Amino acid sequence: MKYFVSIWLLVFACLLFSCFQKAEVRLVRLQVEMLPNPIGIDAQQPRFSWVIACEANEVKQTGYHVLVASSLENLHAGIGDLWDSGEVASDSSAYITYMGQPLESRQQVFWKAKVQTNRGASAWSEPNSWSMGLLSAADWKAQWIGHSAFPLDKMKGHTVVPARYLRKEFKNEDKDIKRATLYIGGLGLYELFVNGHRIGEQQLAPAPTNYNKIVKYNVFDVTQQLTSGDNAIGVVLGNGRLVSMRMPGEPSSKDVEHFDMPKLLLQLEIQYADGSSQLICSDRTWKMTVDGPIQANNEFDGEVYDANKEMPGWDTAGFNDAMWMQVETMEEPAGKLSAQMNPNIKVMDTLQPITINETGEDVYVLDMGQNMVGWLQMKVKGQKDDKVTLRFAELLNDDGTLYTDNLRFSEPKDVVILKDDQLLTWHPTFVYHGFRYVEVKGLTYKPSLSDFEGQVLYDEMGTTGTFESSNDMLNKIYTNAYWGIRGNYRGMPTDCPQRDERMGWFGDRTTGCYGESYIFNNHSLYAKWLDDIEAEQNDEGSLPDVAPAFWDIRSDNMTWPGVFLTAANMLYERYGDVQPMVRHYPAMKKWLAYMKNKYGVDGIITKDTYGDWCMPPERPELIHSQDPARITAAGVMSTAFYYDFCLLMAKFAGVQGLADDETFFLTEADAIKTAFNQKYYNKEEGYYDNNTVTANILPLRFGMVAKDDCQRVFDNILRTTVNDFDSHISTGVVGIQQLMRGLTDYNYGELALQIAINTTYPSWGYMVENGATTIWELWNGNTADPAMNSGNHVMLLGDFVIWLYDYLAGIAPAEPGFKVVKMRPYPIKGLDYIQASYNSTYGTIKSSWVKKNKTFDWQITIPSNTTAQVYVPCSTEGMTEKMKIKIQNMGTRFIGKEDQFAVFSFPSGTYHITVPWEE
Ligand code: RAM
Repeated sequence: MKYFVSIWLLVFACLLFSCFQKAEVRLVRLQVEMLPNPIGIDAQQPRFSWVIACEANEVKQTGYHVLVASSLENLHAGIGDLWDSGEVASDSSAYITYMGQPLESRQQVFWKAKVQTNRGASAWSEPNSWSMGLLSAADWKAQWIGHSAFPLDKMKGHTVVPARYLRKEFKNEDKDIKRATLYIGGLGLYELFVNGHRIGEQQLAPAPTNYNKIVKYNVFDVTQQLTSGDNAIGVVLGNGRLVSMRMPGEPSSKDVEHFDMPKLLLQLEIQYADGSSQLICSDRTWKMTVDGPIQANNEFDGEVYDANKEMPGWDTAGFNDAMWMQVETMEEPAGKLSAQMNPNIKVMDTLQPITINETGEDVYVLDMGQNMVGWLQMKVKGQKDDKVTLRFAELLNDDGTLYTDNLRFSEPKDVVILKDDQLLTWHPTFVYHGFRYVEVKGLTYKPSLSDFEGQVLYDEMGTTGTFESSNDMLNKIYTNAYWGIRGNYRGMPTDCPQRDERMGWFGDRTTGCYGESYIFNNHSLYAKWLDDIEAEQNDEGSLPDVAPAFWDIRSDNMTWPGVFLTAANMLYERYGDVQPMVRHYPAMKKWLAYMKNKYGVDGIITKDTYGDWCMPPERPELIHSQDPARITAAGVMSTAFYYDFCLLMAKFAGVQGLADDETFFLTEADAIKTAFNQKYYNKEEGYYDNNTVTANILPLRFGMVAKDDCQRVFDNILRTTVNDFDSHISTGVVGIQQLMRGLTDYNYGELALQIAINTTYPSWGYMVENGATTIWELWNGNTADPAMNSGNHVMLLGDFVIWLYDYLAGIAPAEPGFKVVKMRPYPIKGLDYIQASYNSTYGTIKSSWVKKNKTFDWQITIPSNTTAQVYVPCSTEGMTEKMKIKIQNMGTRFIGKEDQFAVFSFPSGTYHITVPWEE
């Protein structure tokens, strides 16, 4: 009896425990403006975010409390002297806006948060901090310095400008330092040293901007690097994009904007513990030389480093700079100075070469095994004045030498001149290259592989996604996309990293940016780029095709500048950040009005420039197709895009509560749809215009096709793809943005898979088959005219990455920022398993499925403080009552049936779902 009672007591206790189950709730990943512990924030109302970590399922935040204090002591004592949010009943855990005392320049701020959840409360988080930048122009006491004079012949064509070395000594008082903060605007690029220590891990900083519009400064805490007594600051200035890489003179694809000679703005503020302070500013008292080791640095042409010119101790106190020149004050850049809130570039990865071949006397060619972006670090030995030359290429000729035809007028070459017979470890400072192969010349011995290291450079951002499938080719294409995307992040998204271009081309990213956001946390990069884009809008409203506008190209079309809207929407949908959309809304509206007024004729937008750029041509040597049957009409693309943008604007207006605008854009969209269908739809045949896949897929995916006609339009897409293109891709940059999802929407996911992994032309699989380790610019990149065949261009990815994550794995936002996750996998024929994860604003979402023993076996993880709409695919028997109950018993709610799916609402947690499966 006693035994019986205690069992019941145990059962009762367990039940009680599971109802009120408490689990440890912790706050992790605390961020201010998407950065952990940032210094140099110039948002007056920064926003806080955190992630809730909890082992238990079904975790919901019910309230938060944020404390913001002016000192760590206050914070520890629980005094939010700057802001005490109080207990706020809310489930928001991202972008909580600071509502406290006005924040001042330089202010160091400390904060912590705690939350209430249905699983109990968290403790206060670890303290986090940030500091404000210099908020007003008056805070800057420093002057822009440098030297404007430079022999003019070196400023023609390929500019050759040596790095500027600037130095300043100062006396630090013999007092305890509370904090020493260094603010630096170093244009084009800077490298900073204090007392011989290199400050920070950033490379190629600051982020590139149109210096006539925007200038970024970086901030460092250098308290640890200062000593009492004599101190020295040393700054090396490279050209970056401030000095044009190509001025008029020699032939080049296009001249590049020239702003000025390198210049520095630097302010070191030392606060002593006794309340006093000292200010060290860039001014006329600084000294400078151009006779240091970096004798030339040009992003297109590489760097020349003469070790004989090294100046040991130049960045420490006591160096004799008597021979150095006095700096000049330089003209202040016209651009507005603001704190850089997107991460700098860093060495993010390293690679060892896989082979080394001797291709001539003392000429060696390294194969990095991967088309990569960054530079080569080498350890070399020789005699004084030996010249070691590195040349870079993406491909080899048949004889094993470098193939450089596709680099156009770019001549990537690093040259090092040795100063003695000691081992020198070297990499360039102010240039980067896109390459797989490196030719090494000038060594008198055969180097070994371990003498070299490829250092992969891109913006310091987390890798947020993982994806693996049962198909090796699909995995390889994914890996190529991964390398291509990260290789083209350079403080702006570039088109390519190797030839004489490397520009922030808009159209390459219109849809790709959504896919990229699964793999990388590109939030602040794109937020910055949207500012760059808006800065280039002219008074009439026109947007260019490239931003920052190092090339001035303004062709007024819909498809390219449209990224201004889609990237803002991406930041809203993928990260839940409403700010970019709100900030740029007026400029977007102005642009659309301008386009309509100038190019709108009876509801059709007539202007287009690039067409369905890079669609697969009919002959292998062509760059662009000449066959009218393959070419999609200008008006089809620009009008369909305009329609889609009107819907986006209506959505943006709705989010902001701008009811009149919302109505306007919806009405406009309706009118456009009618005009478009009237002009382009062939009712008899069920296709648009000349029946290209692009002409059909855009209206179909944008929702412009009447319901009853959708299937017919799709059937035409299918027919063209299967019959005319033998189940291969037929679209260029525009059509490919919708193709993979479009086919899958109509139950042709299997065809989409085939299209991707085909090893015959044209396909991503064809690229792989032909040795690609990134994504090519052209479907026929191996046979077309080298004038346009970059081996590392991401624009042809279209919606491929979105399709992998959103469709195949089933990880998509149902509500902005993945607050509600939509998990709808497509277990298409030909794939046995998918394993994917995505580290969202709220934590990691996982989806792994496998088809085995006639079941579809699915493991999912939904982060705390989110819920998910889970679409369980049903094949054979459909969703039986028994299976439904089993899934409901996991704490879920059945919502209904949708196509081939049974839809449930899931709370957060990890779940294992098994349903019968037969194909
Ligand atoms: C090429 C660029 C870019 C593309 C434009 C239209 O030169 O590389 O990728 O967007 O042309």
